[in-house]
Amino acid sequence: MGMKDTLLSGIQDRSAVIGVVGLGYVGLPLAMEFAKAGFTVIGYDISERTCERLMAGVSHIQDVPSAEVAAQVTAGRFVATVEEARLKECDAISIAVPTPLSKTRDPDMSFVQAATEAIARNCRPGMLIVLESTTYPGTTREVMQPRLEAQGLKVGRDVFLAFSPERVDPGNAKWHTKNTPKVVGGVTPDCIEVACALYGSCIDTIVPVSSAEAAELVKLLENTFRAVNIGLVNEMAIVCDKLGVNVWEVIDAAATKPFGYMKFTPGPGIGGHCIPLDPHYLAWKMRMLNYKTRFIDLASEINSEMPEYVVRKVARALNHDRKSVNGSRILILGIAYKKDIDDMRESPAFDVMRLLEERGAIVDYHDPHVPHFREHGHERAGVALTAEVLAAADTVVIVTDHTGVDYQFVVDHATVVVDTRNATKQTEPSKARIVPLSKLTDGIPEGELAHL
Ligand code: SAJ
Repeated sequence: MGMKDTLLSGIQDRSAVIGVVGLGYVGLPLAMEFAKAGFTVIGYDISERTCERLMAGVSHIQDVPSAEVAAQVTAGRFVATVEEARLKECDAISIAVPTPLSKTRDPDMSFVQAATEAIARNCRPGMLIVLESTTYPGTTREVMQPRLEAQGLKVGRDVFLAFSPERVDPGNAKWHTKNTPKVVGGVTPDCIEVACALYGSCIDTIVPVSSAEAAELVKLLENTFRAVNIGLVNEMAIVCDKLGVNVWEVIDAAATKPFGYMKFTPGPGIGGHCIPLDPHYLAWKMRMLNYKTRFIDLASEINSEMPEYVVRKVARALNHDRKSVNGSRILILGIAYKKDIDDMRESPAFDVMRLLEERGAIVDYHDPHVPHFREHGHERAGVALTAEVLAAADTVVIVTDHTGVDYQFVVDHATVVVDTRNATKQTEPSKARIVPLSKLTDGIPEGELAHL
């Protein structure tokens, strides 16, 4: 029986051993799905603490219950290890390691390269390797294939190599690893066939595409689509501000169009580990080919200007009360990068806080999901949302609109609220003057508008 058939048979009867490199928000849920499908799964991670906690049945990923990890460990279906040599035991390996941006906003491929090296040192004929990390088109064929073939293993004959983008949306109650359609592209048709068989063993819908590059681009299109459309509505907020129109009213009315439209909402900028970063992987690759991805660059320009736009609104709101930013007490509401989660990566709240503090403001924050965080090597704690704290603030800025915050309480006790998320849309008129993201005139009589 040839290597491909041997692998297909091992996937079919679950005798194949599956490796998952990187046990984070992508790798751990995937490892659990393979284990639940009946495979023995070897999870390899460079963090000893992560592996120890997983082996003790403790999950560090919000979407994976500890009980599920404990059950798979007890059943002998899942092991977490820092020993890369254990990868030798695997017949198929999925790589789910970070692909951040470097300080110069270029791809940081160090984690993918380290994972590839670990696999190259332990790979053997008949193995399938699948990269899941979001990356620039060409990575699978240009970075991974040569490294594996340097071991004397021909891709498509001795080993199989594919790309399958992760589509994990942490905290999503409806879509998770098993029921989210899985795109799979490979370096050769046999690579595609075995990778589809592997994922088809535990994921409901498989979407094969003809190459690794196509699969790499699918993911980048998905997230560039979001970044560009968020940039569009952010520019619409600026347009509405200049025209004295409420951007939320415009967007909500546009969203009644039953076809040919998809609702996005403006805000103080974009955060997270995907949307602000993924498009830059494509832009970087195209720069190497002397092409300028203008949509990506323009969206990035507008999205990254939004924190400054918000700070100008704050300055104007204070100015109306004859106050300067310098010396004013400002309370930031919500610092996670989006509502109802505790993830702060790339959050625009940090840009808003930094810009205000650079102008001399005294900034506190309140976030029910983020009681404290480490900043420049020391702990920074949030404040309780009390009537006193609200009354003491010269301005309150709603940056992330967590559901659990009582916005009526906020407007009942604050003096001025700069609302970048339309979180106060259902509050009754009260003490606070509300300054929305656009339509500058809201809350200030036309004749009294103070312009910077
Ligand atoms: N944002 C806006 N306006 C919008 C949508 C988002 O300002 O209309 C901001 C958010 O506040 C956040 C940033 O953009 O700061 C990113 O938000 P996101 O909703 O795109 O959330 P992410 O970063 O968690 O994106 C993930 C992505 N999932 C994967 O890459 C697998 C994305 O493709 C999903 O579409 C998104 O989750 C989702 O829909 O939840």
